[in-house]
Amino acid sequence: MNNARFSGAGKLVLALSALSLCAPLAAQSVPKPVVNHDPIYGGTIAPGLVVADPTKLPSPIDYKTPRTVEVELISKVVTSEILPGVTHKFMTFNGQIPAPMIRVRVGDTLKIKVTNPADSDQTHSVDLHTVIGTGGGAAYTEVNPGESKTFTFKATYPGAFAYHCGVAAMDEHISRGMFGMIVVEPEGGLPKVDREFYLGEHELYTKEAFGAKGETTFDGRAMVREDPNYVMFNGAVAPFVAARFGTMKANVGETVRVFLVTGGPNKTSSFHPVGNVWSTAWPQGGLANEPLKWIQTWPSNPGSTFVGEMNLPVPGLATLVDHSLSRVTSKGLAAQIEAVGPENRELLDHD
Ligand SMILES: [Cu+2]
Repeated sequence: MNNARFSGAGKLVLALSALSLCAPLAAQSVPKPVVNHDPIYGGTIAPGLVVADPTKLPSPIDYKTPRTVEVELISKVVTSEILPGVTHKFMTFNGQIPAPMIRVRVGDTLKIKVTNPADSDQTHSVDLHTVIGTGGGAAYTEVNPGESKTFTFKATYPGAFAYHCGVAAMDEHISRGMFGMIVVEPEGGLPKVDREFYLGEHELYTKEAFGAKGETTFDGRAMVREDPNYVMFNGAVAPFVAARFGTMKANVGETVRVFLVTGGPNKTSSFHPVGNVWSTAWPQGGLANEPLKWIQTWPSNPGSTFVGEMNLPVPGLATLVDHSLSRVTSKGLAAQIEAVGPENRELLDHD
């Protein structure tokens, strides 16, 4: 029996479902709907953490003439709190998990620059799953400390694709944070929604048990056994819940879109919104295809993405989880979208 399983941090996660049932929902409205993705989720992420604000993603593409888009990915080691008092020395692109969303349109040309600062002690590169070419670009971007390398490609088909560090130790580098998403929007763009959120799921292999205080050390053997102590969104245990950095807010009546990138490196997410349904879903981020309708749970494999939309007709919480539920109760995976506004007794009534 793993004693850490139900220790303090685990209780925090376990308490979420109770919270979700009991917390009174304020009927005040959330700031204006986003087209420009103002940071409205309402919580506060402490400065210096790797945890990316899920509302800070590029706006939907509004231009029609193809552009050249320059992207710089800079490797950065960041010691960040998984839980209060529990830290890990994460490896990141640009200091955040997931790495920045790259958002372009079919026909755009991308100049991808990978920079590895001189004080680094690792090599890094980037493999973008939308790139057809050796290593998805990793062959052209492998950089030693103090180096920068650039390559260019044209995005000729739409989709939401994963990208990640592609060096020999890529599994460790992904586990420790080096993954993100590139969205190539179709000509004509995606359907309009009121808000968008961007999350990255990954598992972290540590020598120390879940919740053990102090700095954690990476456990390569546990990685080979595919036995992580943490499965998280954005490099922290249950980051977007009231008890941590705050829920992701929306108004009743809105439609929201969630972009999930599953870094892995080994675990498939069974991505599910507890208390809601994906009204529209693009499995594998396959934006060129007709979306599926009214989907409950969909696998997002390591090195893959999922794009799903939800209607929010009643107030309450949609808890985003991996329905391999021990990852929620005991390994840290949860994030909540909170719809605030009036009840709709015709749709849902209760005592
Ligand atoms: Cu790397």
